Amino acid sequence: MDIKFIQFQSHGDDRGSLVSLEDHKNIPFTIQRVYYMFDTKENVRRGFHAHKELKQLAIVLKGSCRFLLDDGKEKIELLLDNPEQGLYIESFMWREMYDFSDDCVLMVLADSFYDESDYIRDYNEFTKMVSEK
Ligand code: T46
Repeated sequence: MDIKFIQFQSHGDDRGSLVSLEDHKNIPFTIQRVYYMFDTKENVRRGFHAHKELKQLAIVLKGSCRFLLDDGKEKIELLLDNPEQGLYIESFMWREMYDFSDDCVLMVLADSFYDESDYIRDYNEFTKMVSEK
């Protein structure tokens, strides 16, 4: 499975660091939506779905968490702990997020508005759809 991390340029100086995100420059789509998760409770596992169309970029702004990505053929576990990197998540990719640190702030940039009908929440349905693609 091809995992794409996007490395952002950090404009650091003696005041600290700054990262800028721009449509079709360092973000490979037009950003229609941004959401973020914080204050995630201990031992919580989120996600458990794939998307039919949606493409997203996940960036841990603070702390760390792990992602399980599953394209229906292969599973990969990844640690996100660097605000200078974004994890690109294609459509038809099952995802689960877990091991959130207490201070984790996970921001996600999305190429579409929220649409429940784009979610595939049943893992068997997901693998069936992937095999029929
Ligand atoms: C994804 C992973 C990485 C909204 O009203 N608007 C939104 O834009 C989002 C993302 C969620 N919601 C509502 C829907 C639920 O009532 O917020 C609640 C929690 O959402 P959900 O259970 O889908 O959260 P996660 O962490 O399981 O999944 C989210 C995204 O939904 C999903 O697209 O890829 O983060």
